[in-house]
Amino acid sequence: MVEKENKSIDQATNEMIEKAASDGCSVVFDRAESMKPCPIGSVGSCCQNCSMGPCRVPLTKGKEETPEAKKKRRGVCGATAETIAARYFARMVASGTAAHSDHARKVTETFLAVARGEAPGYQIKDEQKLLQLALDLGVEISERSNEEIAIDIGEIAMKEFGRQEGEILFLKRAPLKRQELWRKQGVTPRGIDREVVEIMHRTHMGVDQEYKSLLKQAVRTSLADGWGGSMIATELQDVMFGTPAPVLGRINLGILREDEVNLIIHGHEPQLAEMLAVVAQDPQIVEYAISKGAKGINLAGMCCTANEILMRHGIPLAGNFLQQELAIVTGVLDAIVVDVQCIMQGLADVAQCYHTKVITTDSRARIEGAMHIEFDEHNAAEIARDIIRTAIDNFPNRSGSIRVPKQETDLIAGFSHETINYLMGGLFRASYRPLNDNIINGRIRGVAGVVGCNNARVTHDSAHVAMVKELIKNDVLVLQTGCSAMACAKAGLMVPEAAAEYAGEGLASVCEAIGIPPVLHLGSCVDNARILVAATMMVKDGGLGDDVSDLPVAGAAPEWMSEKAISIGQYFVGSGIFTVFGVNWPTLGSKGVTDFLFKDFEEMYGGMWAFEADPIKAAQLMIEHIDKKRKALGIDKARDRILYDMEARRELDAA
Ligand code: BF8
Repeated sequence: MVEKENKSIDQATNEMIEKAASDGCSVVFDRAESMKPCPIGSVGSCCQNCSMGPCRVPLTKGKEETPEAKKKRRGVCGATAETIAARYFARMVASGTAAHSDHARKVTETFLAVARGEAPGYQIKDEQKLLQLALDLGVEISERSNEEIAIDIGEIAMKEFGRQEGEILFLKRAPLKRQELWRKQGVTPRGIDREVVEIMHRTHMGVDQEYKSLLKQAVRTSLADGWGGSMIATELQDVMFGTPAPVLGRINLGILREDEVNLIIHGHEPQLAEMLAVVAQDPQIVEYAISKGAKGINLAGMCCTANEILMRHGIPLAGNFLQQELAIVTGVLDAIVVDVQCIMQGLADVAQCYHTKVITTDSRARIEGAMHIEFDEHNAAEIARDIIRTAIDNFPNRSGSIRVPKQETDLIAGFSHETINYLMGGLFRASYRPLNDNIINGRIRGVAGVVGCNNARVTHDSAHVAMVKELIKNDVLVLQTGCSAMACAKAGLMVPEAAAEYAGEGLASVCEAIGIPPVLHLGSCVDNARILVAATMMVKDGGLGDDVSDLPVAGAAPEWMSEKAISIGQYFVGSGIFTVFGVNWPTLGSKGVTDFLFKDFEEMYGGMWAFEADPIKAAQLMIEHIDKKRKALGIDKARDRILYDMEARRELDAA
């Protein structure tokens, strides 16, 4: 059975794993015990791209490979270990880009429907951002209504997916030097769909069989994610639902209520979640819940949809990726509503042990055994009402054992790029200048983006929290998204008081002066685009070089599991950011591919990959990189002066 002690650093999670076991219900942690990862596939040495295989080309463990042995490591068609690993990696990037971008396409459809007055209940909430977007995209403003402007923006955004030539429009937001580098390397993406399709073509049997060429297309495609699909999703969501501003929230399974109807929305696209947030407050529907014996309706989020509605409404977060089944295990979850991405099929099985209804809402993401209520933005309020009524009707069906963990933690979220700008510079002189100044004077050593998933192969949340604590202790300001943000929120790192408790002296002094936590929650995984914008703003505000690759910054995903994480990491790297991943690395079966990604990329893009499973060592790699950049900028001395404490000074004097 489950050894609960090592499954998570989070007590609520361990408690629910134990409860699942005593209820005779198997969850992801149990499945990870019985299903060991394939050692050949996990390092990119298994090719399944045609029916002559699957071909496995594993390295012989513990032996230096001879040239003869290397020659023999080939698939039936003759594909080398390099080609096989590069194809595997490129397809991960394509899948991740497709996921973020199909999300963005759906958001764009909703945006156009709102602009055309065909999506009652939604509106354009952030006029300022709409106008900024119009300026960025060259849309005429003059005397036109917001709706007219929004139609033009929506149509331009929609064309980005099917564009066949030219350059993706948001690339123009990047520093000029970076744009030139992309052109020189031949990785400027033309259209989002085109780049994804091209990877699928090139990786088909018998097409591109040169690993450097495959990886070049992987970079191009990932840029179509970060500066394309993900950025479109973030921008249009902000215009429709509001740009996030600091908001107090709560996180962990303890936010579920025994005496209320509990409804969790899980997935990634915020359109339905936004409407559920509105309808759940309707007095009539609350009255209906009371008529069934509940005290009210408790709407909560899970995974990235949760981050979206937390950022804009302060709606509580039930938990991150590995906690999705455990919310059902509490016995008080009346319905879990899912849209797309990161939804475990296991939800349907776990729900069989309890009374929870699993409701799928998107035709692209059906689950056998789940109930389906299709979402349609043209009729969103009605559908949201139907879903909430289904949850309420299920409230009296609770049976079996009930136990809600006590853990719930406060966090401050809502740090959009605009908010950071405002907090740093004030309303009338919003800018990144104070951030840059504090980096230059050494109080802040650098900035790290720590993002990504949970992974059942790693003690839940442990790597995120260990890495982020190490970074802030060393005066590195941390920006977070996705499940990583949730892990650190649960650990209490996202409240202003965390600065005094966990951050180094320099970082703590800046956080205290501004009143921010040392770890900032920027939102969902598509909101990693906000990190690209923040990095660009740091370059543009001056004093830290003239490209993203000059900045003392680094990225990480210490518990990654999804292909989206690989795509995100690749666009960080392609944008000039050193990025380190934990857990495992999907090209270790090929030294050539791995060296190319880890070493040659630095020369080509100014950013490169690294793999380090130990989160503290990984944090130290990030700090080393930050220090290398500080030195290149000539600001390493400033830091030495600032951070010497009295004891260190005395030691120096004595020397
Ligand atoms: O998109 S961090 S497990 S929920 S993939 Fe998924 Fe990973 Fe969580 Fe958000 Ni991102």
